[in-house]
Amino acid sequence: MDTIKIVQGDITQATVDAIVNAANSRMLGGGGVDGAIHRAAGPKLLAACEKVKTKNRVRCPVGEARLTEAGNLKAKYVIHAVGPRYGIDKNPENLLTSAYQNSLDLAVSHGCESIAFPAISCGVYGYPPQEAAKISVSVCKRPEYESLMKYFYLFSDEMTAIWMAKLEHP
Ligand code: AR6
Repeated sequence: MDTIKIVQGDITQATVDAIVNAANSRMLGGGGVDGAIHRAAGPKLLAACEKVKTKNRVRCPVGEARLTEAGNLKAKYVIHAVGPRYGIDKNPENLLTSAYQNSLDLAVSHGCESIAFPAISCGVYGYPPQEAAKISVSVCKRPEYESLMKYFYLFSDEMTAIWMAKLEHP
């Protein structure tokens, strides 16, 4: 069975066990999909983020992920993943790969059956979408994540077409 699906739409409406947020290291909200997720989830999500352990104001280093409750979202969990800032962070491929991998590992270790991803780093962080699509699809295809249903939620026609093409012709 195909365990990767592409959806064009708003990730806050996803009915999955875990919604992945394209967060920043402080994990206290922001613009883009982060802002949309916090608005839809309400203040409980921010309160849950505030409880995450910090080191020098960093809750989640680049390339890592942290799991919290999901407030008013339909999901059980929000997984906050921090992707690289393209052109600023070194080894962006490795960091984007590990942001996806750490998110998937958290979902599996918390017993999730489904997970929804946005295009991490492809907004203000400037990652070229063709490259990001290739990385995200290849990590999601790994056999260790076979038991999870993986959804990519993409906003524009263009981004949706890029992910579709990578899924069909990797
Ligand atoms: N559903 C699905 N995709 C969305 C939604 C939505 N509701 N809203 C935006 N997108 P970005 P990044 C798409 O900038 O590049 C924040 O301020 C959007 O069109 O949200 O990882 C954080 O706090 C784009 O394709 O994330 C960080 O500081 C993709 O989601 C920083 O931005 C990701 O764009 C993270 O930047």
